[in-house]
Amino acid sequence: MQETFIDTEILSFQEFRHEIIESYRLARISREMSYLGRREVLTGKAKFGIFGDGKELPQLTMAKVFKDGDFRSGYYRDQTFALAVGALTIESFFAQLYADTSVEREPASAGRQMNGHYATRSLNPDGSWKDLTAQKNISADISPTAGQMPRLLGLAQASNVYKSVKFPGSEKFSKDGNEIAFGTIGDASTAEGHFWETLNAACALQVPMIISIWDDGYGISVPTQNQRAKTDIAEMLSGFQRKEGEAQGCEVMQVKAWDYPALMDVYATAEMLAREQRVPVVIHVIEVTQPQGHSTSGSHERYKDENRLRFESDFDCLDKFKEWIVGYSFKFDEDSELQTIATKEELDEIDADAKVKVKEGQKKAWVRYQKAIAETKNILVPLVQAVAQSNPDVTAHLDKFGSLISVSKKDIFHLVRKTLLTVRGVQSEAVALLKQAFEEVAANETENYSSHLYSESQWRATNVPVIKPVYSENSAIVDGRVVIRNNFDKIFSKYPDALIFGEDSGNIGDVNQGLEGLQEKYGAVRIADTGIREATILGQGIGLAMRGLRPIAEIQYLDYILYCLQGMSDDLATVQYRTKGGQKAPVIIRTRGHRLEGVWHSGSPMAGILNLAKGINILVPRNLTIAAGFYNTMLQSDEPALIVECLNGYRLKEKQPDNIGEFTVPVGKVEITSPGTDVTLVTYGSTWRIVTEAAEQLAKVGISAEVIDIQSLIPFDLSHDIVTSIKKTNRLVIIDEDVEGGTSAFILQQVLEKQKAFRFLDSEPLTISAENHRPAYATDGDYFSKPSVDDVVEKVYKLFNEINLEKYPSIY
Ligand SMILES: Cc1ncc(C[n+]2csc(CCOP(=O)(O)OP(=O)(O)O)c2C)c(N)n1
Ligand SMILES: [Mg+2]
Repeated sequence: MQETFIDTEILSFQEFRHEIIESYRLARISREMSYLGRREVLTGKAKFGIFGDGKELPQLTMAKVFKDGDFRSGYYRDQTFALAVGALTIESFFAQLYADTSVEREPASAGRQMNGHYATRSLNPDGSWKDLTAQKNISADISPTAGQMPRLLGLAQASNVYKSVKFPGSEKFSKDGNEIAFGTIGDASTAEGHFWETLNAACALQVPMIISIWDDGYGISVPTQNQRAKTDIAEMLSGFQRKEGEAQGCEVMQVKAWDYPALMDVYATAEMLAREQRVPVVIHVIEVTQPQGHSTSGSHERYKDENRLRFESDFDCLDKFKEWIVGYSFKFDEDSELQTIATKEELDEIDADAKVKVKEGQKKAWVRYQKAIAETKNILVPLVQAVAQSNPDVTAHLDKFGSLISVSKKDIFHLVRKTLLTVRGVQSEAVALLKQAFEEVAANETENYSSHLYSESQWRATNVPVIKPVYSENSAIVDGRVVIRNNFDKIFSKYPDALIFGEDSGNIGDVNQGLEGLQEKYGAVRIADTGIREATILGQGIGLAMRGLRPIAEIQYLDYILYCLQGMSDDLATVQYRTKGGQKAPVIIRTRGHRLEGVWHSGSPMAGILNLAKGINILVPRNLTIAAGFYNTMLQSDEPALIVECLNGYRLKEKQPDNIGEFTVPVGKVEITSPGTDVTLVTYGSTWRIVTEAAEQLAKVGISAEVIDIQSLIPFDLSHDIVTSIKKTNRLVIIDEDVEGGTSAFILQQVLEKQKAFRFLDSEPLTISAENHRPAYATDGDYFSKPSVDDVVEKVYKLFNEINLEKYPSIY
């Protein structure tokens, strides 16, 4: 028995030794990647570099407790972690440094993100989900520091949801909710509100989350003591520390970045707490170093004093790890041999080998990157040379091109485009061949640089089949809020993966009762209240959607969407684009707004949203039936959307379709709601009612107005129905309640430039928008701040007055 026991111990010691040596090898490779990466930038082969040196040891210990199905939401420092979990190779690291546009060579972002921005691919090339429980998952990084935190909340919360929510296919996303979401953040970025908001929500929701703070004492050049109330963030976080018997709060731990055994202990404990007890954990990793400073943009000798620099070299985590390995010895009992892990010489050999391996990988990445450029060059340059035979100016362009030291795709494109400009009008075979080849190459580059702003899968929003609402004699006439409520009821019974959450959305069924009674019916996991924290309500949505759920994130009023507009713009809108179709987050953001009264209860900051959230469908239904149809559409799509319900529409009567929960409203399709022949009035949302009333008044003074409800600002009028209307009326008026030059300017640009409506206009195109201040609360603030029926009637009338004074005499 005794013998067997010792055998097992020896075997496990061998494993232990092997694991330590492999960890050291990996850390060393990562360090060499950082060193060589910096050199590649300084010698001009790459544009910018930000690396993970100094953080190797904590990251590789974090990777040891990171299991298949787990998710990480972190930031640009996590090079060693990415390497350890197989999300990065030496070649893909350098491919990203060179910004190679190939998905195969740079699978995180296909050249769309700076180096250090990690991501795994959650989707197959056709946009369908992979089995996320069979891989280690990194949600795609973004550059705004702390911007990764809100999404982390949703990634962690998904595990709690999957404890009770199951549906066909859910086994691809979770194994009974046992996954942990790991967050990483730099010390300086903990000064951001997003960090505190996320941690607060995680502590309230008790989600399985482990946040590691890599505390290297600086945010670029600014030391920690200038960033926060207390230098020690763990001390600041002591109020979040959970107490015996309370199901709130988190566990806060502190550990030194160079202390391997302590790191192993801390991460093992954190994993146990998060995975088994679902307690959020914060690990404050201190004494972290930055051997090469912040990034390639500067040198840290400028702002670190001698003591700090000495500390950084004395406490380099790799040197300390090496020291620990060399000094380690162990005896099973007094008579057995002394067990050691490795000698200094053996580790020196690993160091030398790492250098060679990294160099080899870098070379491969460079050659492959250059080959792609050479291929473009080899296709186009001979064709330019053929054109040059009959044109000395083109020869001059070629000479200039030939003098370039290094050639990028831009240089090749510039040569071709200059050549085509020079030989404009020339009909020759050589020119025709050049044009044809250039078009093919250019299409490929459009794909490389501009694909996947929206989904390109079969589930893209524009592919959802249209099912018209069905009405009968028995169709009930009810308040708008009843239509939306009954539609949500159908949604939650039809889609077991759908859930909604927001301020007052759960217990009282939202502030306008659009979810009345649904929490009782579908439970508090799926119909939930949240704290007042819009940034993390959106973050919950993003994280849950990335893990296969269908979240509807409710922002109570449109006016407060600004609190989460950063996340909409930086994170949600870019998910598909920044991964070139590798990840998706089909969140629906539900909100209500437009005209009421008061500075913060009637806003319609649509242009801000429109311009900042390209990548998200922006839907502005005029009533609750159309809103319901948009929810039904978007739940069949894999794209994100914002649906703005009309705040003043809940109490208006609507006829409820008999196929509630089934009918869809297509995105990108306008609706002509009143036909007319003299002028096209284009509008959306609550203003539609104003415009419709104005059209009725205009009819009485002999002006036949066609009213068009846009309904979907993004995508915008895909079948160009507006210009078709203008061809008939020859006049265009755009009415909207945003500020001047806001959404009305966007609509004007789309209609004039994209739809070429200028050719058919007999009068100046007119925009009627709100005042540039926000609407006053004073009674009739709406009337005096936003376009009224009277405003629309008078301004449209004036157009006709200007062309036919006799028929349309002046009003004033
Ligand atoms: C929101 C935001 N503000 C500013 C920056 C510019 N910036 C990039 S890194 C950085 C310092 C971050 O320091 P820290 O969080 O401690 O991370 P470290 O780089 O030290 O690991 C700053 C200010 C940014 N990327 N995002
Ligand atoms: Mg820092």
